[in-house]
Order: sequence, then structure tokens, then C-alpha cells
Amino acid sequence: SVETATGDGSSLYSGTVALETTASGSTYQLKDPTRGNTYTGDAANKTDLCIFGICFSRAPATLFTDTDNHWGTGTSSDRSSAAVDAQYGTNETWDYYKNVHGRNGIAGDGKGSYNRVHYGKNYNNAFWDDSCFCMTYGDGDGSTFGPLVALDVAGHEMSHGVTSKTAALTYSGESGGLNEATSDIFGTMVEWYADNASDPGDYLIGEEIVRSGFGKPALRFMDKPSKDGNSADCWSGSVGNLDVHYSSGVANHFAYLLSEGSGAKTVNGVAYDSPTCNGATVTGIGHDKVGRIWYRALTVYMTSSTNYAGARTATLNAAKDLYGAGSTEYAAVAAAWSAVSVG
Ligand code: ASN
Ligand code: ZN
Ligand code: CA
Repeated sequence: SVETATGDGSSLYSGTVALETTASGSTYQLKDPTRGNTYTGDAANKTDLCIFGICFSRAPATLFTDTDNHWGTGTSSDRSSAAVDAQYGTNETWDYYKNVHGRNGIAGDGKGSYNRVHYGKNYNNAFWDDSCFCMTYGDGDGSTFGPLVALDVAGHEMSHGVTSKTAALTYSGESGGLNEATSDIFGTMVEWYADNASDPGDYLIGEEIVRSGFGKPALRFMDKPSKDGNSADCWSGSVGNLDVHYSSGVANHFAYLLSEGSGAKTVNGVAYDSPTCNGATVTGIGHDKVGRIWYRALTVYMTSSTNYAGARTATLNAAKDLYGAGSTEYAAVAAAWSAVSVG
């Protein structure tokens, strides 16, 4: 017989976490019947062979099993520890979308996804793939990146799946920057939602996975995106020529300003100093409302070709729906976009 069991895991980045697993005979499977049978498997350090999105062979996803339902050791010496982080990342992402936005799974149909960990050798990336409805995580090379299984990375990558099923923002030009920013914003919202003492909420992307060889404390910085050396803080007519991970800076900066406001501030022990492009002072409305406004904008108003001007309109419409045209929130959305030179 097969039934849901409650276990726990020692993760790499998030301490000890609860896991819902599947009891099957005398073993447990890292598969969660309460979240669409989302499961995690071992890619055995193999890679996919895909050309232009068509895959001729795929690395495996050999389901993790365990004898006592206590998973991992909290160190990379045990292959199941990264699996704990990956499974926990899907749990928190699922719960964030379900409990905050009423969205039932990435596609909104209750269907779970799956994770592969230990993809490739020293692989310095993680990615969502619509064609397998699955997440893939590298181990990192150990000098620039550690295992890429942190919460904000999980939330970022799976949010690409949500974007794909909703606005379907084209992954180039300004819409591509908005696609990437959507993933940074919701990756951050998942991290705040999880409220995990080992990986508390912040406005940094990838702070848990970078190593000394990377030379910066995070991949991206929402308060002042140019701190990464590449991203745009302010909109300009050429922003759409940047790589999508850098044109995202304008919307990440908007989201920070709308959450926390401009100027210097320490939040959860992290110091931020967010400038505005127009010299104005912006007052924040908190990250929860930013997540609600962005989600409604993404799922109701944005389309595949939405650009920055369109994102301003979409989020203003969302704020009007949620809080009213005369609300503080509506005015704050307008002020935050103006502060990044949009509108
Ligand atoms: N980690 C990268 C990202 O999510 C991989 C990709 O899909 N472009 O942006
Ligand atoms: Zn991305
Ligand atoms: Ca983070």
C-alpha cells in the first residue's frame, strides 16, 4: 500500500525542514502526495542532450528513497541533502502560490513537478524546463557557486513556469527583462513566505549559493541592481538591448522601492541603500502587497509583448483592482515606476 508520511530533512541551506513523503512498503520515497506528487530524483551527474529545445536524451531523475524518513545530513557528502533543499523549495513555492494567490501548482491545475539534483559535473546553473515540467539543479563548481538549491533560486526558476503559463513574456528585449524580474520578485517572495531562520527574507538573489570566487555577496541586488556591475537601475531607451538578467534591474529596483522605499535601511540584518532615478523620495507598502500587485498584473494584464511602459499600466490596473484608484497603494505604484524612469 502507498500512503502519505511525515518525515524531515537536514538541508544544506534551510536547516531541518518538514517533508511530506510517500510510504511504499518498507521504504519512503521523496515524493509529496499533498503537493501533486512533486518528487526529487538524482541526475547522477549526467546532462541532457537538447538542441533548440528538442531533447534527444535526458539525465535521469532516479527517485530518492530512505529507510527511516529522516533525509539528508545537512552536508554535501550525502547526495540526499541537496535533494532535501530541492524538495523543500518546491514545497514553499507550491504553498506560496496556493496560500497567497490561490494558484494550484505551477500550471494552476494541481499537477506537481519534479526536481533533479546533481545535474552534470560542477554545473553552475539551475533551470526550469516547460517540456519536462521539471527543475534541474547543478552542484556548482565549489569555488564560484555551491549547490544551486537555495530557496530564492527554486522560487525564481519555478516562477518561470508560472510566467510561461500566464503572461508568457517573450524572453528577449524589455519583455525578457520583465520575465526575469518576475522570477526574481517571486523568488524573493517565496523566501519571505518560508520565513526560515537559516535563510531569512531579503532583497538579494542567490546570496546562499555564491562562493568567494564569485567576488560578490549575491547574484543580484534589488535595492540597487547596478551593484552587480551589469544591471540597469533606471529605464532608458536602450535597456532592452541588455541581457534579460540585467534589463530585469529596472523592475527589480521598482519592486524594492515599492516594498521598502528609497534611501538607506536595514531589513532582517541586511543593509540596503536604494537610490531613485528622479530624485524623489518613495515610501514602501511592504513586500506582501508588492507580490499581490505583481501577481495580478502578470496573470490578468501582461501579455507576451508587454514592455516597461506596459508593466506600469498593468501594475496600476492591478493596484486599482486590489486597493482602489484613490488608494495609497495605487499612488505608491505610480511613484515607484516614476522613480525608475518609467512613465
Ligand atoms: N538560471 C537561469 C535563469 O533562470 C537559467 C535560464 O533558464 N536562463 O535565468
Ligand atoms: Zn531566470
Ligand atoms: Ca534571497
